[in-house]
This record gives sequence, C-alpha cells and structure tokens, in this order.
Amino acid sequence: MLTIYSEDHKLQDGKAELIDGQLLPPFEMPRRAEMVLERVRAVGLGDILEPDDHGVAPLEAVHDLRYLSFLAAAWGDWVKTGREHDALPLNWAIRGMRAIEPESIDGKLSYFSFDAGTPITHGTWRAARASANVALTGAARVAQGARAVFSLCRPPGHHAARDYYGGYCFLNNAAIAAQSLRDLGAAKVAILDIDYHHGNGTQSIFYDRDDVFFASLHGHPKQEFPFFLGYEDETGQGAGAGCNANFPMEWGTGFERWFGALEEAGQRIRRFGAEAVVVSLGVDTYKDDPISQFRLDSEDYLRVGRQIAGLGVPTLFVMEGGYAVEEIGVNAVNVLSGFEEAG
Ligand code: FKS
Ligand code: ZN
Repeated sequence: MLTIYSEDHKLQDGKAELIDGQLLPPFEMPRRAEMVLERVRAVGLGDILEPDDHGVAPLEAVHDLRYLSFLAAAWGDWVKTGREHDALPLNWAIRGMRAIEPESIDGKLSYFSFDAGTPITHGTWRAARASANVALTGAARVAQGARAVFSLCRPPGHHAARDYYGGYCFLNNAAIAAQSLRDLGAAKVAILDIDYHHGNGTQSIFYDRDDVFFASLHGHPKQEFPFFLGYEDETGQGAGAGCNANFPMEWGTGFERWFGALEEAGQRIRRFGAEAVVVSLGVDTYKDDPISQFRLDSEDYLRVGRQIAGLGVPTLFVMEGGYAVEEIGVNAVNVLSGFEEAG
C-alpha cells in the first residue's frame, strides 16, 4: 500500500492546549505522525510519496471562503497585536447571542472555532494545507485505480466543519478527499469514521447530500467530546435523509461491541452502493489512549483492516487521532496490514 506523507506536518507544533482545566503541552504532537511513518517503514508497507500541491480549489469545494481567508491570515493578525505565543480563543457565541463575524482577531478566533484545545501557531496554515494535499494526493491515486492508499495526514481533520475549526482540526482532510473522489468520477462515496471521537465536521459538511454517506463509531456525545453532535437519531436531512449513520458507544466499550457496530456500518455502506470509501482512521479507541475510554487492543486493529477490506471498494485511509504515542504506529499500521492481508 502506498503512503502519502509530508514533513510539513511538523509546522503544527503548539505549545499548549486547554485540557481538563489546565494548559498542558498538546497531546496532538508531531511525534505522532513520525511514529506512524516509522512503523510504515518497519513493516515495509510500501512506497512513501510526497504530496502534490492541489491548490485552493479543492479546499473551497468543502470550506467557506471567509473561513479559509481567516485561517490564512490568523497567525499574522495575532502577531500584529503584539503576541508571539499560540493563539487560542476564549469564548463563544451561545444560545441567544449574535453570530456576526467580528473585526478583531480575538473575535474572529472565537467566531471560527469551537474549542480552546486547538492552538493556531506560526506554521498552522502551512501544515494544514500540506495535510489536505496529503489527502488529495491519496484520493487522486485511488481515482486512478489503486486498491488502497494511506494518507498519513497531520494535523487531523474530521472535527473541522465548513466554517469552523476545533478538536485539533483546521481543514477536513477526509471531506476534501471524498469531494475530490466525487469530482474525479465516483458517483457515490462513503466515509467511515472509526476515530474515537465523533466526526462532527464531516457529518455537517455532507448532512444534506445523497452522494456521500457518512458513518461514525464514537464515544457517546452524552459523555464525550465534541458533545453536541453524534447521536443515533442524526440520520441526514433533505436529499441526504438516510445517508448518515451514527454509532455512539459508552465509556468502557470493548472490541466485541465496537466490532458489531463496525459490521453494521459496513452493511449500511454496502447498501448505499459506495464506489469508494474514505476511512477516517483514528486509533484513539486503543485501551491505553490517554484521552479516550474504549478498550481496543493492538491485535484488534488487524481485524478492523480485514473487515474494511471486505467492503470490496477502493479505499483511502486518512489519518485522524490516536494519542498513545508509543503504540500509535503499530495500531494504525495494523489496520493497513489487516486490509492488505485480506487481499
Ligand atoms: C479530553 C478532552 C479532549 C479534544 C479531543 C480532540 C480529539 C481529536 C481527534 C482527531 F482525530 F481529530 F484528532 N479534547 N478530556 O482525535 O478526534
Ligand atoms: Zn479522536
């Protein structure tokens, strides 16, 4: 399996995120991607390729123009106000407040975000664009006939919506790749999100569309970040009615229960008739993940890969979360090896 990787991910290297009531060094760190790359090499998964630059058009196909302009300018605007540390928002518009884009950078950070765990730094915009290009280059290979490609994206993407960032995500790599697969000729595309957290951004981007199916297995929103989306009764709207499937599961969920949900999600994707699948591949479902509460073990990921191969359609794996840094490489690459084995 071909891997797409860019060193530019290292440009996203925040100093602090607000987590559990404390400003702490970020869980989402460059070493995560390096560990995955190291494991790709160690098992000899296949060639490792740099991404091509796909320009802004595929970003504009998924994200709002004003949001993209904000992201491109955010660090510069922040520095202009005399600050050199990471930019974080402090407050948000909530019930009864006005959703009007403010002029000041602090106001814009609040307007275009949904959490304070996602630092914007000097290199954020370049890293996020490189990550999207990693996804797009993988999508192009899949469209050209590859059975499967691994886009080793970082920063991740599935929490980023049309016009807001959060949850370590700025550009929605999986959504950008899925849209690109559509534009390159696949009539129907499915996104299977197996990250521990609900892919609220991806769901919202495709919620009213019948050409992209979204299925997500995740921590139940009554307990888990991002809290305000990911319930089972969110099934799509308008033309997209029936094209969204959520499988929320409670803290402590083990592999058997989780795998049952994966089988069900697979059936839904098969019934939908997807011609290509984008997998939002997070391995924060791992038992020792420091911020998550499921109980998958390293060998389980081999079965996950085999099961996804059983869908029998061209597959793009897009890296999302996973914070047990020592094990992230083994866990992520086990999914890919399991997929290859099932060849
Ligand atoms: C835990 C607080 C958690 C942020 C969690 C972000 C998860 C990001 C992710 C992604 F794939 F996007 F990276 N705060 N007490 O894993 O979903
Ligand atoms: Zn996650």
